[in-house]
Amino acid sequence: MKKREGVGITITEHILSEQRENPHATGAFTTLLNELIVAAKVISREVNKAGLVDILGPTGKVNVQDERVQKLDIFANQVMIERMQHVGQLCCMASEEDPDLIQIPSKFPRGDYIIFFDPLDGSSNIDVNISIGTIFGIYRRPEGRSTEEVLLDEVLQPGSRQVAAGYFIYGSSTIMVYTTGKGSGVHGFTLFPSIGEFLRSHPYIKIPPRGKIYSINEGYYAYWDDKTRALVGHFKGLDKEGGKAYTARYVGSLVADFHRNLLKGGIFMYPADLKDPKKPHGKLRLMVEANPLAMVVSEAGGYASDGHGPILDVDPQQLHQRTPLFIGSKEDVELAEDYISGRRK
Ligand code: AFP
Repeated sequence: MKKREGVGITITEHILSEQRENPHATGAFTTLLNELIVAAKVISREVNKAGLVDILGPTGKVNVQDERVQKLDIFANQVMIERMQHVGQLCCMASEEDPDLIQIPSKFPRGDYIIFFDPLDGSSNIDVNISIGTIFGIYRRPEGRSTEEVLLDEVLQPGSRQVAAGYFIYGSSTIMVYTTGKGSGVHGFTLFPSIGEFLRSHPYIKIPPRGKIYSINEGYYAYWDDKTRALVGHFKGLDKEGGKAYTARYVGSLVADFHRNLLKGGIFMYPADLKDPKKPHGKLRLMVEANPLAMVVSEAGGYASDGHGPILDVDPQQLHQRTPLFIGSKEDVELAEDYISGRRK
């Protein structure tokens, strides 16, 4: 971290100070972000009592409804949609949980922003107390398009056009990490539950240029091509250079794996499983997972690649497009690109 000043300021103060630095700001973006934070607080509260549902029932009464925990991702999706749709700054939304674009109902005012989100990423980890998260990326609607219905081609923009991106991690504490890009830095805010406020705890996060951690699901080794195998062999210290082995860390919850590597340095990989017909482009989704985290890591001095070039430059063709992802410390991701593109063997 370069600077420690401003530790403890509220997220509202932080957002307002960023707004003051932009002479053209109207307050629309601030309103949008504030509503997003309220949605995340509601989700955080529900996630924190997930283990109690079997004991108390969803209302706190002795009334067991087993399904409730399993439905937390649906609950999170509803909270996001219901809180964000009336705010007046969005023209549409897209969620990992919904096959199509989510249009803003005509009874609500509309704005020019578009938000992509994964309401509860890593949700298969809920019942084993592993950290999960909400990921978001925000874009502007292209100028000159003002029909009521927002069209898919307006929404499918490269990640480099995001105006803000970040995530909430629901773990040992709830933390929001976000950036508005353009050198504004990546900042982390920890939720102080007793006062209900996010306070700045991680100002100007910078990822080390090279890490000591590699994160990948090695159970899929049989599906990888030789390039991916050689790359992972490198991180194990098995290639001809015989470098020192990295440490392996993988919990299967992208936000948790990414957040750890962002703070400590390292690389997260979800490659194309070329021999698995179900995952020829990997599992992760470009718009709701890869692009937002790519913006965060780039602003923090790291890099995100699909193995051949920057994730942020990929021209999306589909709402739920999947992409291989190599993300983290810059030198580690560049090395991954060298292997995957065949420049290094
Ligand atoms: P779930 O939301 O189904 O738990 O998926 C989580 C996720 O999209 C991402 O958070 C993980 O990094 C990745 O899947 C783990 O996938 P594998 O289980 O295939 O390693």
